[in-house]
Amino acid sequence: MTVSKPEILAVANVHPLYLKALKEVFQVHERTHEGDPAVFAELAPRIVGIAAGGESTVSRSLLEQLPNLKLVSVFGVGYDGIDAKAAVERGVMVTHTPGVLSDDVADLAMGLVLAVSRQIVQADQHVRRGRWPQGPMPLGRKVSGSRMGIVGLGRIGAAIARRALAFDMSVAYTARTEKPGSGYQFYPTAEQLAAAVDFLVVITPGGQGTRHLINGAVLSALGPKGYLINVARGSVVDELALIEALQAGRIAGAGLDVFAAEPHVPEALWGMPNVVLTPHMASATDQTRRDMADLAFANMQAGVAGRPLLTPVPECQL
Ligand code: NAP
Ligand code: 8YV
Repeated sequence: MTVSKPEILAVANVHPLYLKALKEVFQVHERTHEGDPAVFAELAPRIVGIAAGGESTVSRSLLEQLPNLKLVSVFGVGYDGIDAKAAVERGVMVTHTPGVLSDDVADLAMGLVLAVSRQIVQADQHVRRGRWPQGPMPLGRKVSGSRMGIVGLGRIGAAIARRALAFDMSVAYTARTEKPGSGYQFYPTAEQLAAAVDFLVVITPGGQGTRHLINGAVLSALGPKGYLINVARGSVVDELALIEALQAGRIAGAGLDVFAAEPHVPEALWGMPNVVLTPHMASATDQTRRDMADLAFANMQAGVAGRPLLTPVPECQL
């Protein structure tokens, strides 16, 4: 007798390691919701889990089509594209992968700090294009001993702060709530923080609560010697205001891992020598992607079996 596997829907091109683990235990329907509505309607009542990525969208309307859905397991810590409120209303749990990627994201944030201020990408081109014999690179900006401002002192923000301290930087931050035990200077707004630092690193969740938190006024406060680093979500920064500030020299430069309309990056940014662009890869190391896949898979198994979840999102914690 063949035992049928529980059926799940992958709403995105989920990471191959996560997909491989899922396929051993579940029947995985890959992006079937984007295809023939009649085929999906026939399948929908059998779907018990959704596998998603950190940038995936799971809307209220999709949730409403899945009467027997138990959980959405996100491969990533950010879940701003998942309608968690609608999920909770329907008794559907949402899980994510906090903690296991904090070191990598903090490492890349520091990498962008160094890359923009020390012109590492430009310097590489200087050598490769044979320009060194014609003269030296323009001078860079010293990082050690400078002032770091962190927008969002959560798991990753705290990991960035620890790295900044190793560079003898002062650390200040803003968040929704002050962290009196942290020992770092708190500023109630991003604008006040920006005015007090050399590097403004953004690492909040995305979504409506943080949309355009970094606007033209914040960038003006950061000033012509200040650098913006965004490893959070593209929505947190007003991208047009950022481009204007860079074009006008109102900030010194930017290091960006995330963008408003990924994978599309405004062409205005491509040619700017004081900007370093990476393709949303802050957690993209072999080790961390394995840990994320293990955790996302373990959550899916637990949720489908009705066992306690390992890492539910705050909205789903009792
Ligand atoms: P976390 O522990 O929940 O920390 C989030 C921090 O943001 C908290 O300190 C929170 O303040 C603060 N915050 C939330 N809303 C805010 C607002 N309106 N104004 C100011 N601060 C606000 O999350 P995490 O694990 O550090 O991850 C943070 C985010 O990083 C994720 O949600 C994701 O979007 C992004 N991320 C990006 C990548 C990448 O590949 N680039 C990888 C991983 C994560 P309170 O402490 O006061 O609540
Ligand atoms: C991943 C992320 O690139 O964890 C997050 O919130 O943005 C990144 O770690 C993403 O989740 C992969 O889908």
